[in-house]
Order: sequence, then C-alpha cells, then structure tokens
Amino acid sequence: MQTLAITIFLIWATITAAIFVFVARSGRSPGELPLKAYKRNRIFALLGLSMSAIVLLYFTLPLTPYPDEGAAPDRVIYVSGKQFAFKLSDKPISREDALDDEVFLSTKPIQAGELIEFRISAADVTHGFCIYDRAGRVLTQTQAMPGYVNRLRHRFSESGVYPILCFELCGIQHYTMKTQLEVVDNATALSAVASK
Ligand SMILES: [Cu+2]
Repeated sequence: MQTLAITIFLIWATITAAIFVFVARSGRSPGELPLKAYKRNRIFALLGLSMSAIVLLYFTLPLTPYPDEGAAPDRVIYVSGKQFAFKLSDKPISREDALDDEVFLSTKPIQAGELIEFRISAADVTHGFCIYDRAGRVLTQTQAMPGYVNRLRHRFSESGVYPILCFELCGIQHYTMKTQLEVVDNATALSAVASK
C-alpha cells in the first residue's frame, strides 16, 4: 500500500513539475495572443473538466457512507474524548462524567454485521476518533470536537478486538490516548445470552 501511494505521488509530482516547466518556458516569448484559439480551448477545457467531474462522481458517490444514512442504526454508542482517554458508553455521557477520572464507562460487546452509529464529542480540546483493524489499517475515523456531536456509522464485518486511537495531536501525551472495542459473532452473542 505504501509503495502504491509513493508511486502515485511520484507520477503526479512529475506531471505537476512538467506543467510548471512548460508554463515557465512558454512565458519567455509571449508573442501575439491567439484570442480565437484561446477562447475555443477554454470552452473545451471547461467541457472536459465538467465531463470528468460527472464521471468521477458517478463512480465514487456510491462508495461514500451516505447510502446507509436513511437506515436506523442497530446500535448507538456514545463517545467522549478528553486529554488523554476515550470513554465509550451505551448512554449519553455528561461532561462531568467525561472529565472525571474515577468514572469508568463501558459498552456491551458489538455484534458483527450490526450498523453502529457512534456519537462522538470531546470534553476539552479536539481529538480524533480512529478505529483500526488488527492489521493496523484505518477502518473509519472522524474528529471528536468539544461542543459538537459527530456521527460516524460503521458495520464491523468480523469479530475481534479493534484498537481505537486518537488521530489528532491533542497534547503532550496524545500518543497514550487509546482504547479498544470488542466485536463478537452473532453466534457467540446468542450463546452468551442462552448461558445466562
Ligand atoms: Cu490525541
């Protein structure tokens, strides 16, 4: 993935540098401005860009999280960030509880496949709420901001323990700001209920 990213970056950087060199060189001998050709090219450029934008939107819009927006979530989990910890709860978290180090909150395990809506806020400064998979790849993320509730929807396809890390440099101990989320299979959740 890193190799792909650096390759794409290098290709774009080369194209951008080539355009700069071309423009810088063509500016040396201004000559007569061919007004007719300039106007025609401008229309072609506008049409070309508009068409590319429409095609790009057609292929990428369905990939955004919005198609889930109409559905009611199976579960709502409240999240509050503070320097330097996250609190997750099945009930809304008051500012006092968010700031109190003695108050411990937790959530019931999530079932794989459920549509989860995280309602994320912060008690002091802006933090990031970033869920990783076990391989260390980012699954989804948003900011945790004081005074705002950001909604983040996600469906965990597999059971497991998912690390959550702060994604925003929020202070000197930012790197210690982490928690985790347990996701269980439907079968495991049902047997846990049955054994009670
Ligand atoms: Cu942080």
